[in-house]
Amino acid sequence: MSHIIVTGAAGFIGSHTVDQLLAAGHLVTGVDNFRTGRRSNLNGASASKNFALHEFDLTTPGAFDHLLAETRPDAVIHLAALVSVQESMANPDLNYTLNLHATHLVAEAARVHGVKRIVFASSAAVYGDATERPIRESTTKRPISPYGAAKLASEAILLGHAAAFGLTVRCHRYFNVFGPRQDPASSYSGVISVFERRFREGKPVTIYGDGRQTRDFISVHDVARANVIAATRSGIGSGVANICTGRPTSLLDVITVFRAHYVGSAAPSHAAPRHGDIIHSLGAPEEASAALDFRTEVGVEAGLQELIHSG
Ligand code: UD2
Repeated sequence: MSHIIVTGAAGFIGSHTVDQLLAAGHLVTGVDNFRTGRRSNLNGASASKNFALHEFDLTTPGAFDHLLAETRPDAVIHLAALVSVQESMANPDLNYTLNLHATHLVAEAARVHGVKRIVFASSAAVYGDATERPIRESTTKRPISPYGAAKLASEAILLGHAAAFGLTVRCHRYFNVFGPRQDPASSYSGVISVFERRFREGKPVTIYGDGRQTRDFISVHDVARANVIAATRSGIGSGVANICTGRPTSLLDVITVFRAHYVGSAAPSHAAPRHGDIIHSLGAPEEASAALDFRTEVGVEAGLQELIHSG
């Protein structure tokens, strides 16, 4: 049994990661400031005697440092973040504070208190609008948002600490994550969460473009499992890996699954492609397979069925 701290524990990916850690018998301390995380995401976890929750902001001076001094965890899974690319454009300063400065504080606290491992939520956003298919870890990184830039800079900060101070750092570049608990708050939320809500409410979805654009959609259950492996398996070295399926799915494919369930639903409406939208985004999963022995297990269709039936 390991003791793992999960920052952003009440978030979409965080809460699934907490659930899987607890199911595997680990001791989990969650941290969240509830800026975008939701208490209801932790309903299951809160019933466990192996789970404790601390509510504070990582940038509160000394707060995370104090928690590590007190709890001395084996690893930190750092998922707390400003998660919206659009919000990072509207407020680059807040993006800097929550995505880069907070990560530096986590790295420093880990160094001071001898935490052996950090798993970090990076993003395919570090690649910007790369057109290479599939995108490999070696693909040129050219972020096109403050969000992507902060994720890339955070990787550098963490890997610098790993090299200098001997802790193990795993940076996970998540592709398009979907599944239960994803917040469809705005039209810029992950497309599957937006579609799921529209179908459930009997409203037509809007397709920007012709719907043939593809993404590497990965189930949150697979993403959480990658986090658990990276935090708990022995013999893992530092590095960066795409967390993706390596399989492209078009929006039309996604809509076909929804329409088969919501028989008689309104036909999608079409709108002009979004400014800056990329047509295809596909990750290469081989590095995660080699470094973590991680392979996805939930296909897109199965993940969509689960989402539809959990709504
Ligand atoms: C991700 C980011 C986005 C931007 C982009 C850069 C998320 C959720 N989005 O967008 O902010 O950084 O990467 O590449 O992290 N779509 C529809 N109808 C809708 C909603 C979306 O057709 O109601 C389309 C959208 O135009 C796009 C595709 O669905 O072609 C996927 O959209 P997304 O925002 O889920 O993901 P992505 O990778 O485009």
